[in-house]
Amino acid sequence: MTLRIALFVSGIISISGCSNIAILTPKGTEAYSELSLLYLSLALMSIVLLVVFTLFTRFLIKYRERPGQENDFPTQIEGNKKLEITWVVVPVFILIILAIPTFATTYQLDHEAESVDEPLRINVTGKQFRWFFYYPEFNIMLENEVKLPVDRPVVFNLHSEDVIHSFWIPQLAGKKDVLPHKENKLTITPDETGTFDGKCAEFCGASHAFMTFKTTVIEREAFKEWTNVADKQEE
Ligand SMILES: [Cu+2]
Repeated sequence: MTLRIALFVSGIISISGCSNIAILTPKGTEAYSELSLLYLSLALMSIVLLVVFTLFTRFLIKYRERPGQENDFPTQIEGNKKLEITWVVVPVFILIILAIPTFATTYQLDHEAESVDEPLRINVTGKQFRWFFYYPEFNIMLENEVKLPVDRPVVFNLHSEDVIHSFWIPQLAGKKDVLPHKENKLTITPDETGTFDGKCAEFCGASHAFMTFKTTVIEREAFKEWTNVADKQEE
């Protein structure tokens, strides 16, 4: 029976495509630091689950009703200082352990957008239900696709022409809101070449699900060549 359950669970895991969850396979500096936060919360959560379920099982067995005890009630008690202090202090500690790296990383990632020198700048416009990418440096405009050089920080200036959207390339960085009346910035530093899916992560209307784009990260030389060719085509 145990073997059957083990086979069933491993079968489910292997066909569910768990190995391909985008945020678990980061391809950029920012995505890596976000993933380590995720692992930290998962680790803390597992400890809590382990303690709760161990106590739960233990109490179920130890204090179960035995034959002849149907009408027995345990002595009713009220208040237990030691226990109450414990279950206030422990969660506070867990929250502190969780909060310090989370705040630090969040501020660092936000700060990065301002401090990066010589980043590649791309103006992103979200418009129901498409994405436009404009490279001011090269005067290039792309729709629903963006090309990036590997290992160079990119600062996206995000802006919406209508409703609130959310810019998300799961393998490269977390989500960032795309607002109509305010410009948001997002820094991404891809460290591997490849094609990564991008999408709108904020329900923005009937065709929201189709508001996707393709991110292609290429070698720096190839990127240079591409900007030269694309620049000439524009002229
Ligand atoms: Cu959208």
